[in-house]
Amino acid sequence: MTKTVFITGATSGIGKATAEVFAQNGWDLIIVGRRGKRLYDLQDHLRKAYKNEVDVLSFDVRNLAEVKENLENIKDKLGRLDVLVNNAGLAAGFDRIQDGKTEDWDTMIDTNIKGLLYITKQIVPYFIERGKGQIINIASTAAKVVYEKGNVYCATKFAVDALSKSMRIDLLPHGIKVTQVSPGAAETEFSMVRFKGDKDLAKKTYEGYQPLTGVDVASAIYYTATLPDHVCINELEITALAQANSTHVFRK
Ligand code: NDP
Ligand code: 8X3
Repeated sequence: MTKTVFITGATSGIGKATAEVFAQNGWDLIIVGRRGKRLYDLQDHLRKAYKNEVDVLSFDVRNLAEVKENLENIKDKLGRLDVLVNNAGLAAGFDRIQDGKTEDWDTMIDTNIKGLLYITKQIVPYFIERGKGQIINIASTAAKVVYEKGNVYCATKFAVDALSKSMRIDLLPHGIKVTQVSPGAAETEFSMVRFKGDKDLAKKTYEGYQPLTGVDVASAIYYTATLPDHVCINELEITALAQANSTHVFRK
């Protein structure tokens, strides 16, 4: 039977690449993001290229009412869902703690922690009902080691790390796998978002070394979903060869 994956943050970067990799491998998809036009373009592309079933849900993961309403509308599909990829997330700003903007903190906390929780809360009952399923949370190297000016972003990813570990314990009796994938620097729209459209600052992030691509990370995510039912990758950290951890990148 065809498998189905639900991917948040599929309009760009790692999430979009993840949609492509699962589609290439014959999976049906439910893709989520705020930018509807991008989701419909991706749906069109994936349907034509791979003939998969692709459902689009355009909403903001921070809004609990929108999360509930959108997921309620596809409950038949959720009843046969195999994998949830909690990928939607962002860094907003790059300031020392004393200079940080509270709006940026709210955006990161609401998206990276609360959004992930809202989506998970709605989907877990379907997995429990089936007695199986896999949650793949996208954390970061910033979930393990903090860096200068990373403060609140790192804190949200440390929270994801704690949630992945807790979810794994809570959901074990229900046969649900919880996998955390922690990428290092990947050249996506991430830095453009963090630096609020400043192209030069975004470009600088990836200068002097070869960063990961969205596809590199997507291939690792997909791998974790291909294992036998009794095998779970709990943690997978993936970085560019030039990166040892979130504070140490070797630049030429
Ligand atoms: P991108 O900016 O390219 O993609 C982020 C995705 O998240 C977009 O599809 C965006 O969609 C979605 N998103 C953001 N906010 C919301 C929201 N409120 N509701 C719904 N969707 C939302 O960045 P990446 O692909 O790099 O980031 C994906 C994940 O990977 C994030 O969790 C990030 O923290 C993590 N990560 C990234 C790394 C990197 O170096 N790039 C390294 C480690 C982790 P839209 O704007 O259309 O809503
Ligand atoms: C995103 C990568 O290094 O900016 O998690 O934290 S980094």
